[in-house]
Amino acid sequence: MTEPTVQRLFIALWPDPMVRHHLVELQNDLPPNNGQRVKGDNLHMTLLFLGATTAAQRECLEQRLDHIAAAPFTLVLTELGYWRKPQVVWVGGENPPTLLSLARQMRDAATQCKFTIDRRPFQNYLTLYRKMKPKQPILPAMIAPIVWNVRDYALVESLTEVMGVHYRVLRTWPLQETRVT
Ligand code: 2AM
Repeated sequence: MTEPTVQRLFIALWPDPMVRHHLVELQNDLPPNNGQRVKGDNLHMTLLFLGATTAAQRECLEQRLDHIAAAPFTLVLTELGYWRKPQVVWVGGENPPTLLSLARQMRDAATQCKFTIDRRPFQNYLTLYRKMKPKQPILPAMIAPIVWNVRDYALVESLTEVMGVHYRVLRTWPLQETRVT
């Protein structure tokens, strides 16, 4: 299948089936509300949102992602939060240094490939619900920590389909402390 010339892309940590299962359980445990639940298959943590991407930019970025050096790490998701404006319920945790380094390397790679990148600092969160009503949902103060052994990262396409948004993983890269340059 030929790819369209401009794709809507982002780089993400894509949960393995066990972590995805725990995330879906967490969604199930939240108080029922009229929010839009993120489909289980779509759950992910964005490292960098790229937006509209030309074929040349994608090629440039993929080449640079081949050279990213970061060791596998463990992410422990312990915290639930709510952002009032987008009415988003999220889960997140502390930032391991490798995660921050990875996000920084992604940003540098994207800048070199002429992406216009949001200057706001990286935030570790994974959206569980959007448009959550009432405007301030009552969330449990504590959750059972979700331990995520992060082994790779993914280039993902955001597709708008009849059934809603669908995220398609285009390619993954294993985390490696050293890369052959
Ligand atoms: P969100 O879950 O907070 O909406 C694909 O859209 C992914 O990129 C989502 O995880 C989304 O985060 C994130 N993202 C970050 N900045 C974005 C932007 N400016 N527009 C759309 N999605 C963005």
